[in-house]
Amino acid sequence: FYALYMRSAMARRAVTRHPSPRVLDANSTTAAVSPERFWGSYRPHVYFGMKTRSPRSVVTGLMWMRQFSPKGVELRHTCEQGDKLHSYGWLMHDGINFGMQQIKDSDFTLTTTFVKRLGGEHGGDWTWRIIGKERSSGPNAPVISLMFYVAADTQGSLQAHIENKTRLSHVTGTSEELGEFKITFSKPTGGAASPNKYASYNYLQTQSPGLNQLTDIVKNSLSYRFVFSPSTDQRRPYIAVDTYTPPPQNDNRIQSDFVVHQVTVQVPFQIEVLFESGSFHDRPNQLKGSVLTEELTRLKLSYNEKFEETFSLQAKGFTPDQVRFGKAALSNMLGGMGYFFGQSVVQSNYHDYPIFYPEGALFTAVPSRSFFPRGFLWDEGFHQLLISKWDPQLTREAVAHWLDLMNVEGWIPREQILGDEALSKVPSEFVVQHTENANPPTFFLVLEKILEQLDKPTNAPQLQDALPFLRRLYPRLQTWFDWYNTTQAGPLPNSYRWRGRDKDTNRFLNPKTLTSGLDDYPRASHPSEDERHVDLHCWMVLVSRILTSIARLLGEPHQEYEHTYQTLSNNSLLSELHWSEQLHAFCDYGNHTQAVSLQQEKVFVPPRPMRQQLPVKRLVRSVRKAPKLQYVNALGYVSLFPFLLQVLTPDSQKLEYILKDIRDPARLWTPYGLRSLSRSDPMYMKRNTEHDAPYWRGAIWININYLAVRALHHYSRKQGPYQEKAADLYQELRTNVINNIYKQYQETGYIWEQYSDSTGRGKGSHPFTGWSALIVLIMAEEY
Ligand code: 6A9
Repeated sequence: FYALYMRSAMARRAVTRHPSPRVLDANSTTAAVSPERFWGSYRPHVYFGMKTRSPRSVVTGLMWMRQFSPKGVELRHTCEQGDKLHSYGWLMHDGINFGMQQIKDSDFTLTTTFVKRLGGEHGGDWTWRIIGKERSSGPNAPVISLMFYVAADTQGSLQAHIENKTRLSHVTGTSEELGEFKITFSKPTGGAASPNKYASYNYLQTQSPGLNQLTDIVKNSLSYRFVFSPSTDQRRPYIAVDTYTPPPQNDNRIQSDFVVHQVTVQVPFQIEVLFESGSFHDRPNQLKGSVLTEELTRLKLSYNEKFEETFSLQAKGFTPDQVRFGKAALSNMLGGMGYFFGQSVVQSNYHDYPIFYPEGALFTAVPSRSFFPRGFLWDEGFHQLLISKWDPQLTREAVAHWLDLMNVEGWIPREQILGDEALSKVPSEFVVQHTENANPPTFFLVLEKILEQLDKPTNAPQLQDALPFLRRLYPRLQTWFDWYNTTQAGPLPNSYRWRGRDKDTNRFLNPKTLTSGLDDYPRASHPSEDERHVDLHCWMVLVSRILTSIARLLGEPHQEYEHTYQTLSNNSLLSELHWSEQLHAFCDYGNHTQAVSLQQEKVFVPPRPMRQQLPVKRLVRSVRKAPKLQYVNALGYVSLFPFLLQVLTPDSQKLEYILKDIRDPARLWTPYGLRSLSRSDPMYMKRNTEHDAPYWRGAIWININYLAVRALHHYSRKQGPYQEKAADLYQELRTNVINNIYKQYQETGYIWEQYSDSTGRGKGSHPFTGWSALIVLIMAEEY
């Protein structure tokens, strides 16, 4: 009985929030408390859309399609790599007031801009301006349908106002958070030369059971019964929203208002959409036309000035094109911030089946708008390194949101899939988060930045905000430290082990360690409790070091943290645990054999008459030599961690080996950055299963290259035998990484998840303006 009781108590703890006061006040993101950040482009998973930082926001967005296309209906809405757009992304975005995005579709370009204006009690007004242009002039300029929509999400109501039977001129609405509001769709113009532009109008007024259904509803409503007729001799049938009958309801989902305004017009055109808040009474004029143009000019100017003040790229001699690239990288990080609300699904050892985590909000940047438009714990630490340079307040809010998601044990779900829209992007096998699983505590890199900012006497006003922030954060940081220190403890004192490695040793060439963030990077071939991981050890050095500083700053007892730091950072302990004399490298340790390979499974194939279907031959792992306890002989990012996180003292002889491995083209060096796994490693570029291509087994990743450049910079400024070597490598590596990412961006229109170590080409998901956008800090030499 006791065991059962304990089990259910532990199960409850898994989904019980941390008891200390939240870092964020309950109403901190409301229009009343934070009006300037209420509205934003917080829907990174759609090409263009806005919402408020509230749980059940009314959302606005844009879908579009090209008419008369030989390819049929190609409706664009959520960011999809399958859409094969030539490029899309924010060219400018200041994180608060405005953003300007460029989207290059087949033969036309859309520029989507928003500008906000504060006033009233509900977050004020905003205006969108969409400009459509031909990409290269041909005989038939494309005709585009823009579908602007407004959708409620169980809260509030919307009324469509129709003129001339088909044109939805404006929407009025009301919701708890927005009060009354009006959204006006102005008519398109063709620029100054042709103020009256021919256009066709359609609208849809219906209800939706959830925001994840909007694309399907629009698709289902399309009809071909309309005619586009700019002149008497031109009549062409086109596709437009028409009517939609929701399927009979078989669940109790609340239906919410959904309205769509479709305008069909030939490029070039310009269209504006105005959101006006009902409580904004003393509006001097409407934010449109020349007023908008002027405001935009002002905002762009101050954006450009602030960018140069912050990053000095021009002063450092970068070309105007390179500076524009830097701006795009930063802007996409800021424009990729989302506000999510919902529940994670979690699994603990004390449940037989997954259960819901408490509801929560998350304000976070995302790694990739198309492929992973949601929060990832260790990615976010890297994101905030860049964002904190631009807007420390934004960083505090993101960190606070993340830490407020901690449970009483000190666990934070690694991947945050909150709300219907986020969920709709994730295959079911990836949804459940296990309460044993960690992810690198990169937030301590951000906290380090905050401490450094406090150190500068010129930052007095920052100090006033940062100190109370750290104070509120502190109890959670303590629990977080304890959680890592106990749940991820290793087999020997002061050693650490990632939990949650793949269990099925038979199926994978090397069982993955998703929790480390380095997924398929080779570890011990046979996961066991005897393992110890050098990267986690180094992360713990960072955590204990920063926690010591914060405790000191706050006048809290720091001895325990300092003691941990002194112990873990001791270079001889580190070497005892992780240095392999044989390999001359830092390594993991565990039950390991190198003699593994993937082989076709031998299956019995029945004789022909009995054969219905050929059995699928799987690849399975064959182990030619039994594993034993030993150092894991892999050379790559994991071996570099004592250097990457600057645990090694500048006089450490180990640095000599590390710098050699780094500069060796047969190992880690490429003209495009450091590859993740040595070219000479047996696992280099090997698949893990027949479906699982190599990921962290050779490709170049920018978060780690950022840490490498940063570490070289560090060692180049510390007296020691390797100072000069570090300085040389610093210049070389920095130049290589910058040149390649920039070149790839110019050639492909995107920033990528990883880069090929053999050609430098972008690979994986795109746009990926998560940690790859750290290139801005590398250009700026801000570490
Ligand atoms: C797959 C597929 C539409 C993998 O950037 C986020 C993470 C990193 O934290 C991690 O270090 N990425 C890196 O190894 C991407 C993970 C995506 C997992 C979900 C679902 C969606 O299909």
